[in-house]
Amino acid sequence: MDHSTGGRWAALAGVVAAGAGLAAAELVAAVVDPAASPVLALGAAFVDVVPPWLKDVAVEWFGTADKAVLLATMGLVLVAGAALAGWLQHRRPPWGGALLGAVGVALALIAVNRPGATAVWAVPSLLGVGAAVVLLRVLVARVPASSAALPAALPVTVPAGGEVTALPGDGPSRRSFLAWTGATAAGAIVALVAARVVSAGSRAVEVVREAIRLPAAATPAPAVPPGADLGVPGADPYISPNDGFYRIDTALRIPTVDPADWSLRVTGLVDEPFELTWDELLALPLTEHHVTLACVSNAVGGDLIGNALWLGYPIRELLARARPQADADMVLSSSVDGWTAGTPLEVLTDPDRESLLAIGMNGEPLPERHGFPARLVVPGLYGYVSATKWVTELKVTRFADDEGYWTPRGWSALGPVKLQSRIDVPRSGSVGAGEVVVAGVAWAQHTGIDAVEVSIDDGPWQAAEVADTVGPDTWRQWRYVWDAPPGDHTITVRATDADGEVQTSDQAPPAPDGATGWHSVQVSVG
Ligand SMILES: Nc1nc2c(c(=O)[nH]1)N[C@H]1C(S)=C(S)[C@@H](COP(=O)(O)O)O[C@H]1N2
Ligand SMILES: [Mo]
Repeated sequence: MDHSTGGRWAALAGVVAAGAGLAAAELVAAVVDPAASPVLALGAAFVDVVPPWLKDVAVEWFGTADKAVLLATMGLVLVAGAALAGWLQHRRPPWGGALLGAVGVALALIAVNRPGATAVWAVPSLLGVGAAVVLLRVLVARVPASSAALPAALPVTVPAGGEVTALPGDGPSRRSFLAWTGATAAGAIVALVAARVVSAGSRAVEVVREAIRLPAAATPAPAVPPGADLGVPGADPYISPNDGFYRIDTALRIPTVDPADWSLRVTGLVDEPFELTWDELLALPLTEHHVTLACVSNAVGGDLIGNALWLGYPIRELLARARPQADADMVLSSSVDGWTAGTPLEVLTDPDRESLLAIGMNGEPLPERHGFPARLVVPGLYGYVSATKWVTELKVTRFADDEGYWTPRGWSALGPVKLQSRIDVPRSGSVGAGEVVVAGVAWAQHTGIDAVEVSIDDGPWQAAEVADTVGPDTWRQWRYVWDAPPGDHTITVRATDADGEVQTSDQAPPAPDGATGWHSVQVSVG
């Protein structure tokens, strides 16, 4: 066989197979979460690791084209690597496929480690690389053999036993190889066009989002006292940055809603149903409020909780304008994607509870993944019964007549947040002997936290220092300095809320209405 010609065909097969895999990955990303694009993740990760001096050189040489140069360089490296994979698969199978596989897994790992990434961000790379490896094997198996190198008639032993004679034309032909490669390339182009079409909507909305200047709050939030954040390394900050804020929803693809097309309808058992547009909402006097949002699925010690400054319009004012009827007791809020939450009407009309139709999160428009352009935020209730993202309707109704998305799926119709506390540091593992800072957060939204205690090895409860807070609707940080003796130890935390209730040790799973129990970590002090 003529290896040099075959090698070139194989390199082409590698480039086409890898390109098709990448196109498939981009299409999956466009559907799942445009931010999960492996190409973007790789580029962003690259930008993060480029040393500042190299960045300066790049900007000096290429000016604002530095990003295009980055993408082109990445492209060249990928093409060279893919060609190598094709050649390897031809000459030393299965190493070509193994090379592609390793690159795909690396891309998946890079993607899930981007800020704000979820495990789902690995999916595009993994599916894409799976496709690439299969295509590589299919195409390389069809690399045409050079006819000059073939004997006139090649005896082939078939497993069935008989001997057949293959004629020269029976080997993989150039025409068949080109047909398969061409079809693969065409499929890749179709996938890329589809990816663009799918993500075009969200890109356009992201541009709109970034151009929005939020109005100042008519009722600003109190300043966060400096003592609210103890700044313990490794512990969650008092305010959770938008990029790292937990995300929970049923949306496979993040809904893209253009504010120009958005409106909120207030309907149902009301005397004055009405519809509110984006411009009308922006013109209303807005309120700012810090609220810690928590997911009912959060296990003891879990991180499905975050604290943000929300900007929005009080839901109670919207309801007052619609005038609910006397027999109503629930508001069913719906999202553009059909998801719903059922919230007690009395919670939403409570003059002492700042429930918001929120448009801002930590000083910027809601990120798309957190409900752009508008969502609900209700202090003291789990997200599944209150925090509807991409909200478009508030239907005033009755618990007897309607239920939210999760209620028929085994979750309670009512979901007040339960008193909880969590140890952030140290994590389970080894720590050095001597002074160890134990720290974390405690929450009982809308009631407030009064005290946090720590117990070492089931010993007596010791008071921890509890940090400042803006009010009862957010979590509070706590810290306890422990003089750790060598050996294996268990650290346990419990909190007491502002009503004097002590956090229960009874262990309950998240379903149907929130986990309970104390959080412990095991450390070996050496
Ligand atoms: N449209 C929509 N809104 C939703 C959900 C959803 O699945 N769809 N999930 C809810 C749940 S269970 C939680 S805990 C919060 C999480 O909000 P976050 O993703 O902004 O942290 O959103 C709520 N709002
Ligand atoms: Mo949730």
